[in-house]
Amino acid sequence: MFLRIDHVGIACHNLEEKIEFYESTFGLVVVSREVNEAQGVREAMLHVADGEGGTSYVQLLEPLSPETAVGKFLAKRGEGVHHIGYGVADVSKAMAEIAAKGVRLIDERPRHGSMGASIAFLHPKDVGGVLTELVEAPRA
Ligand code: MC0
Repeated sequence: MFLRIDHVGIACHNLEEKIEFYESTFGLVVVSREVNEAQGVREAMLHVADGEGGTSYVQLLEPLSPETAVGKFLAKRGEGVHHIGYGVADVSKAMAEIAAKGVRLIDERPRHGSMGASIAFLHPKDVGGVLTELVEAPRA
């Protein structure tokens, strides 16, 4: 079902500082920056590698306010890995297959994600404590 790890989402207090750290320490390059009001985040995608199943990124996430998903996560757990995003060919199909196995979908239908992707989140309580995201990249 999964084509690749599309991205690892990392929650941080200060996006600019964290970008600078990832660039200077690991040599990663920012390929996209967006504000996603619906998700309550300011975020940056940093290219990691290209593989057969597509491209993998690190996604740095700064909350737009303390009441957002990432804001609440930071207050409770501090900075660190917030979610794993897996690449899928068809997000609606993957959602239906996974829901049929009893995993709760947070999103009833796909939503707008980074770089034009269609995304959907699975509840962390049904995935061993890991907030899991399905990512369908836009067609070329
Ligand atoms: C919360 N919990 C997590 C978690 N966030 N567990 C693992 N990983 C996370 N990231 C746990 C809490 O510790 C708590 O467990 C329980 O879930 C309920 O959390 P809460 O703080 O009371 O918050 P809720 O229930 O209001 O919301 C949690 C939920 C929410 C996961 C449903 O954060 C959500 O809908 N997330 C999906 C959207 C999202 O995260 N958007 C931001 C990234 P205990 O045991 O204490 O009860 S947007 C994004 O990434 C886009 C731009 C993209 O990739 O393109």
